[in-house]
Amino acid sequence: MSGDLPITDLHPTPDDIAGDVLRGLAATPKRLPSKYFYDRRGSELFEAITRQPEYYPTRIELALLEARGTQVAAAVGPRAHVVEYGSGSGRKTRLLLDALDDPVAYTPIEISRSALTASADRLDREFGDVEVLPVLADFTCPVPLPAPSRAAGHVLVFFPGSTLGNFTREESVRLLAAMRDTMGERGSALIGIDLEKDPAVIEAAYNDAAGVTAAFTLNLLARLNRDIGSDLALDGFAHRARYVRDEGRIVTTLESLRQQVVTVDGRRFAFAAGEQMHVEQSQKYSDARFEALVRDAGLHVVERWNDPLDWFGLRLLRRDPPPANPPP
Ligand code: AVJ
Repeated sequence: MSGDLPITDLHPTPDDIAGDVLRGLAATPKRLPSKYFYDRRGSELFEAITRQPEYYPTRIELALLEARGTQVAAAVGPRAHVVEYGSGSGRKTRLLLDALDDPVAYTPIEISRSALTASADRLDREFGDVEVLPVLADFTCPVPLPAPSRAAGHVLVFFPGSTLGNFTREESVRLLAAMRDTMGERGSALIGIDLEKDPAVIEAAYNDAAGVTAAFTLNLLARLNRDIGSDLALDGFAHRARYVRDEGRIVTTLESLRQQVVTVDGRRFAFAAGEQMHVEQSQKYSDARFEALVRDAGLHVVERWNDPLDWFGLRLLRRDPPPANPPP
């Protein structure tokens, strides 16, 4: 019964692409939001990035899910309602659902209806005994979940890929707090995080020799030109990704290759030659940094699994216990 899954539509506010771009170009330094990378072509290019030899996160996370599946299942417990934030290629979801003990239901949460339907249908075909209950919503807000027909023991939020690292710290705390709400009192969350390591390894991952990441970054301009009628010249900008050590993150910019003027919605924005426009950040975590982050959202780490090189990690989070009664 594929193609006819009941979608719970929470009517997420549609993206204001033009407004976001105008605000970003008016800022100093200029910026464009990374969430607009993922149009059809952008999603294809991201899949291609995950197959580049330099891009280690996807390969390691898949291997971790395979190697640690039994331990993850034991820590998570039986009869989970698995809730995935966003929908990737489905490879990670498949490994997780295969490993878990009697998962009851699977809910992908997505803001794009086409991506939601595609991933929900695929999973529904592959996992006959797991009830698929897709929700069209913005996962950065708390999401009320549809009830599976068979009672679930608890919710497991799955947020792989170190996608958390694309949000600022402030946004990450808000997202994790919303996740804490969504998972409910007895729930948990399994998060994939890219770890701090030799900067040369990290920089290579965002500057692959085949130029796929550069094409991915530049596709943002093509996508905006098509969707909001801007005239960002694809040959006027170049992909730059560098690791900022103090902050432990990759910062990706588009460098203006010449002095130029860009028009969006009748408004003109001047670029100097060499000017850097911020388009993405990708946080790399130490244990201390990640633990402080989740603590600010009322969560704590209960299990941690790294690959043998400590390049990438999975963390299982739970809600902090309510504060003990204050002494009289
Ligand atoms: C979407 C978070 C998995 O930041 O590593 C990959 C996006 N950007 N190469 C990341 C990305 C450039 C990616 N994630």
